[in-house]
Amino acid sequence: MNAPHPAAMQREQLYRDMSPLNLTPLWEVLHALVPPQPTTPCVPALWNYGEVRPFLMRAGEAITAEEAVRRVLILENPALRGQSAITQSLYAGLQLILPGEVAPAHRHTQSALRFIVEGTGAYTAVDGERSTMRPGDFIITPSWTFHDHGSDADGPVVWLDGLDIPMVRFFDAGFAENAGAKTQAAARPDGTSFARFGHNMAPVRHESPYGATSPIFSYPYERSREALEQLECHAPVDAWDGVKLRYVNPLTGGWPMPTLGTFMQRLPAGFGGQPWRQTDGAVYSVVEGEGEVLVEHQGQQWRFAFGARDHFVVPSWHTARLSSATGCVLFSFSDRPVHQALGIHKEERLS
Ligand code: GTQ
Repeated sequence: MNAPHPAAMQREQLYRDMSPLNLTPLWEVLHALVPPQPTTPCVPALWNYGEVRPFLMRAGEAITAEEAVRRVLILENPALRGQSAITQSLYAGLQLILPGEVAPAHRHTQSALRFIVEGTGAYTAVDGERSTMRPGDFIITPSWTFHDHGSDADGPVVWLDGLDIPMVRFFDAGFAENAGAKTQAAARPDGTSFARFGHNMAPVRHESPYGATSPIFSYPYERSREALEQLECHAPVDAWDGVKLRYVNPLTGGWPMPTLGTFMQRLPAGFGGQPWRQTDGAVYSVVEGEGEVLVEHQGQQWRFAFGARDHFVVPSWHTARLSSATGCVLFSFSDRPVHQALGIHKEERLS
């Protein structure tokens, strides 16, 4: 055994002596603090809807929407169990509402998106305007707007909740409060926000009613699907993405929400996509059809076959490629607007 190096002993003594003052040496951690490339703890994962759905229905028997406030099964990244996070910055969950139920009105600084997975006829009311839910609709709850959910449907309705909860928690910037009443009185008819802002037109005199968030509450699937189908037939198909569009805030042309970017894409039948990686980890909800995602990271491989209503996550800087023998439609969301606002977004298209 060699005797401990005097310099090493001197350093250890230094660390011990200064520790009570809450001081610690940078040089021991520098390489981990400023890594050559992203080193996310997150792992890729898929939630098969056929496996998840029975637990949602059991939750429906175990607790009412009102008692739960929000009856949601959180999709937790397997590497972040206990943190209510699907990536370091994003929260995702599947929310169930049964006929006649009410999820009471509240508001919070966290922004939320709803992507409707199963069932028609539930609604979310934002700021006194209801949006009726249909599968494939993308619905927004802007930061600090009162919202309640309810259902006039004749069966269960399930949607994907995507929120910036971990991001807001990181900034210690979260506020929340309950409304006085369980449900909001209707201030305007369903569809008013879409009539005002959803037709490539806008009221002549208006201010952005929800700040940095889109004034459209609901982006109907019918419209998105029609656009993708038309583009698949008449426009070049991207070798990485198939036909992919991003949702926009019509007042700015930018993202619908300041923290969450949302996308819908169609992979044509027979599509075998090229691989890519990007800094924004993304959550996918399969709308229609079937396909496969292959993810690679540091010598590890994950291969997930997916079908309608399945959900999966591709973490930051993991190489992914999508394919589909029969064609499919995918919704996805990520924290890309924040990466871009900070000037740290990076994407590599590989081949
Ligand atoms: O619907 O307001 O999944 O506040 C998590 C937190 C849904 C909601 C969630 C929430 C909501």
